[in-house]
This record gives sequence, structure tokens and C-alpha cells, in this order.
Amino acid sequence: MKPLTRAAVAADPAPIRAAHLGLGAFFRAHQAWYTQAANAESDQPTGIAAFTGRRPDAAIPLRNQDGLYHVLVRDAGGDRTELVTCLVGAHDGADAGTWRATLASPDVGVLTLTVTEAGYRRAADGGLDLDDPDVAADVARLRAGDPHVTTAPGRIVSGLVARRAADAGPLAVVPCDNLVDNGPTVARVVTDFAAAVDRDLADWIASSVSFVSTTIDRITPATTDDDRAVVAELTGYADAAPVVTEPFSEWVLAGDFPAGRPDWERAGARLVTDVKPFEQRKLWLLNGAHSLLAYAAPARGHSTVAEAVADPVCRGWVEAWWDEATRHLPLDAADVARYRAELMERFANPRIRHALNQIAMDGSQKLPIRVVPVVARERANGLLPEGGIRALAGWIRHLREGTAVRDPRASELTAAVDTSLPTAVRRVLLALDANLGEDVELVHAVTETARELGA
Ligand code: CS2
Repeated sequence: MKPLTRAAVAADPAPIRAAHLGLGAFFRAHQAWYTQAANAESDQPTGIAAFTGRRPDAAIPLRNQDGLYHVLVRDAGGDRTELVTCLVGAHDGADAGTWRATLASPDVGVLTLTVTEAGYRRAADGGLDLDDPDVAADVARLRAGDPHVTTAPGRIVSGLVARRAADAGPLAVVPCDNLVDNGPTVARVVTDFAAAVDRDLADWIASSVSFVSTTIDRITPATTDDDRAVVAELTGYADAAPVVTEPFSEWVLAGDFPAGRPDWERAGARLVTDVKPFEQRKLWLLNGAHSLLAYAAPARGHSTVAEAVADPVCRGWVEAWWDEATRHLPLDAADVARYRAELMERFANPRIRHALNQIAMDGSQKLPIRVVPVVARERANGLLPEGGIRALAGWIRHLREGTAVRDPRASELTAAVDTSLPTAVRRVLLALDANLGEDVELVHAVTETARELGA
């Protein structure tokens, strides 16, 4: 087996023109993969310096192979590998010196982000949660000039402090997480943070930093040892950090890039004036169905998405949910029908082992944007939406099981469900949305479905 190095594959590092926070599998299968395609025909290729978010060790195997890795693209018919060479630096996010130097470089014009829904540390009103002790500690550090911050908003602002001090010019920040209005949402969090540190910094951000809205999509399960073995067999290289994904990918962006950007359109990215229709379609149909399956399908013994949709009962649950969500999508019926058919095929891809428990994490951050908006609209029309109700009921079952709850609100939520089922349902719905919790008919319906799922 050959070691994977730049010398072995004759790939010189491209100059660093982009930074990324959240060095995980999704970034490597998506934004880096698009950048790789853009570089293929460019005389100004972009190298990316990427920094870890929650898992500092993710940088180590990549650093050991000069940032190189393979994307293993799996579809029902077979596997193919693609080598990615545009990752030029793989750093621990705690390396404040390198982070600041990267953002202070005038060559760097883009900062992409994948820090998860929970990583932005938002309060219930959507702004930065200044009461979060980690956030408060980071604000105090930056006020004292100490760059060793730990939260994602803290790191972003710390990088911007350095950029402003270096007079390195404008920058585009490109959030690639499944949030509603992710550009303005992240602009608000970052501006709140900056204002807590220094009002002039917040003003500089308003005039120099553009926040781009995006809809991103590519199903990327966690890599297993089997996947590493497949890559070794297909390529002959000992790649310790391949990433597995499906053939499909989507990237829709709206906003300004005042310091330029890679030509991501070469790999199919679309620049539009408004991402909203794409965002709702993706968050409700794809992510909503994912959450429904993650919480309800274990009750039928399933542990992956493909297994679940091979079961006609679970497939029926998904179709019911899609019927409900589709009623509220301002999109052409034929387009939605096509999207649904394609999505069911993607879910059924037997070579993608997408674990339901991977999707189940952070429900308190996901359900309010994936499921609640549709349920609320259906209730306003006097309906009891079966699919949405099942997703909520499944979540309550998951919380009551209590063993694998990974969520920033885990302790509050697992305490809330430690009571009779109807009370648990009411409390959890109240925690999601006051109107839902006060809706007696809905509480009753969710309770019945939760009971049916064995909650
Ligand atoms: C999933 C997403 O884990 C989850 O919550 O729903 O990561 C999903 O696979 C991606 O958004 C697909 O683009």
C-alpha cells in the first residue's frame, strides 16, 4: 500500500485563498469537493486552510497525508473515488495563531462554516446567547485581547479582529449549516458577539463582511473501517481519512463575494437572488423526513435510513409527511414530485449506511426548523398532520429512552419527559413552541402516536 502524500500524487499545494471552520466529513464531501472542481480548470486555484470545530483530532490523519483524501462516491451501481488536493492546511481549531494569521491574509477572501445548528449558540430569540457560559467566557477573553476562545462565534469574531487589524480587506462568510436564513442568522450572531467586545468592530463587520445565504445538500454518513478498506483497494493508497458520500450534491448561494471566490458553478453550484424556496424544500422534505425516520423508525427495529425506507410502513410515514409539507411549499407541483421521487431513491441507496442515531442528535435545534413550521401551518388549517405528529412522537420516545440523547438541551429535556406520557408530551411541545404545547388536540394526537411507537 502506498502512503498518500503530495509527492506521491504530484499535487502541489495551491495558494490559500479560503478558510473553513468545522473540518468534518460534510465539508470535505461538499465545499472542498466543489472547490476541487473549480480548481481543475482555473489558473488561480484555491487552497483551503481548514480548522476543526468540535473534534480537534479530525485534523491529525489529514495532516499526516498533506491534507489529501479521497471522496468515495457510492451509488446503487458501484463505487468511484475522487482525490481532493485543495485542502492545504488541516489545523486544530484551538490553534489561535494560525487561525488569526489565515483570516488576516488579504489573499483569503472566503470563510466557509460547518459548525452544526447548535454551534452558533443562539438564544430563543435567534440572537447570540450571551448567557451561555462558554460565550460569556469568550467575550471576556476577546475583550482582554486573549485569542484563545472556544466557541464558533468566538472564533469567527477573533479571526475578524485580526483581519481588521491587518487591514486585509473585505471577506465573505458563507455558513453551510441547515439553518433558516443562514446568512442573516449568522450575521446576527457574529454582530452580537462583536458588539459585546467592541462597538467599532461591529461597525467594521457591517461595512466589510458579507454574509452569504446557502442551501447545501449531500448525504454524508460517518466513515467506517470498511470504507477505508474499499478506498485502499480501489486506489492503492493508504488513506486514513476518506469521506463517503452519494453522487447527488446541491449548493445554492445568494449574496456578495467582495473578495472573489472559486468558480463553484463548475461543479453545479447555483448563484441565485433568494435561496428561500430551495431552503424550505430541502429542510422540510429531506431533513424533516430524516428526523422523522431517526426518531420513529427505531421503533420498527431499523438503524439506517436505507433500511427504514425499505420497510413499506416507514416509507408510508415519509410519504405522509411529504404530502403535509408539500401543501406549504410555494413550488411547482411537478418540480416537487420530481424532487420527492429523486429523494426517495437517495434515501434507499443501499450502499450509503446513514445511521439514524447520527441524525438523531441535536433534535432541539433541528425540529423547530424541519418539522414545527409545517405542523404549525397544518394546525392553523385545522388539520392533524400524521407525519409531523409522528416525528414529534418519535422524538419523545427517543428522549424517554434517554440513553443516547446528544443535544445541547439534553438535561432539561430528559428531565421533562420523566413523568406520565401525556405530561411529557405537553412539556416537550411547550419547550419547542408555546402554541404547540397549549394545543390540547395536538398533545392528545402526539401522545397516542408516541404510545403506538412504544414511548
Ligand atoms: C441530516 C443532515 O444529520 C442530519 O440531521 O438530516 O446531515 C443531512 O444528511 C444533510 O443535510 C444532507 O444534505
